Amino acid sequence: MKRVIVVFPAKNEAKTIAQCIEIARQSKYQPEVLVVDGYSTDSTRKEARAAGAVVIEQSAGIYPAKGRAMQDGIKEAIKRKAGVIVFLDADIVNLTPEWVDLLAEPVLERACDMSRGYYRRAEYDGAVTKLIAKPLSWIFFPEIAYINQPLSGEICATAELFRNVIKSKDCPDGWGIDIWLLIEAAMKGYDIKEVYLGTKVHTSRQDYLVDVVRLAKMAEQVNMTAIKEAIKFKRIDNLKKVHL
Ligand SMILES: Nc1nc2c(ncn2[C@@H]2O[C@H](COP(=O)(O)OP(=O)(O)O)[C@@H](O)[C@H]2O)c(=O)[nH]1
Ligand SMILES: [Mg+2]
Repeated sequence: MKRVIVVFPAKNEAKTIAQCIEIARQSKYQPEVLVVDGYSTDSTRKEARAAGAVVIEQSAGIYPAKGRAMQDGIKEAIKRKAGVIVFLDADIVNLTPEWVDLLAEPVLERACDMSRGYYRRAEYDGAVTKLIAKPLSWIFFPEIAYINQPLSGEICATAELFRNVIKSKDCPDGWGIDIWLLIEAAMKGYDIKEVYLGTKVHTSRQDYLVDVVRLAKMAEQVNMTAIKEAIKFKRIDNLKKVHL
C-alpha cells in the first residue's frame, strides 16, 4: 500500500490545528501529518507539534503564500516517501477521519489521479468560487466545468502527479495555487474526480462575513491566475465568443 501523508498549510490556526491533526491521524490509512507553517504569530507550531505533526516553515516569509506552502509540503512529503498526498485546510471545525479516507481511497485504488472534496455550502460562503473561478473556467477551460468547487482546499493526488505539475516555473505562491493545480492537472490529461464531503464549517468564513473586502486579494489572484493560464494554453481568444 502506498504511504499516505496529510499536509496542512497553516497560518495562525492555533484554535483549530491540533484537533484537525488528531482527526486526520485517525484515518484508516494511518497517515503521517505534516504542517507547513506560514510564519504564524500565534501558537500554531507548538500546538501542531504537540498533536503529533511534523512541522516545517514555508520557504519564504511572504503572504499570501498558500501556494508556496503547498509546493514546500509536496517536496517534504516526497522526501518522506509519500505515495499519495492529501491536502486539508487547517481551519476546519467539523473535520472527520472519513474525509481523509474518502479523498485517499480513489487515488490509492487508481480510480482517479486526483480527488477533490466538494461540499454543500452556505449561501454566503465560496464567493470567489461562485463569482470568479467558476465563470472563468466556463469561458477558458470547459474541460473543468464539471468541477463544483475548483478552489477546494481538500484535495488528494499521487505524489507523482504533484511532482510533475509543480515543476512548472509559473506555479503560484499565493491564492492562485488551487485553480492553477486544477487547470494544470486537467490539461496534462490526469483523471480528476470530485468526492462529496458533506458540509464544511471553517473559521475563515467568519472573517469574510465581517467584510467581504477581506477576500479581495484572493479574488485578484485567482482571477489573474485563470487569465494567465488562458494565455498560456492559448484560450484567451475564447473571450471573442462571449456576448456582453
Ligand atoms: N503556510 C501558509 N498557510 C496559509 C497561508 N495563507 C493561508 N494559509 C492556510 O491555507 C488554508 C486555507 O486558508 P483559509 O484562510 O481558510 O482560506 P479559505 O477557506 O479558502 O477562504 C488554511 O489552513 C490557512 O491557514 C500562508 O500564507 N502560508
Ligand atoms: Mg478556510
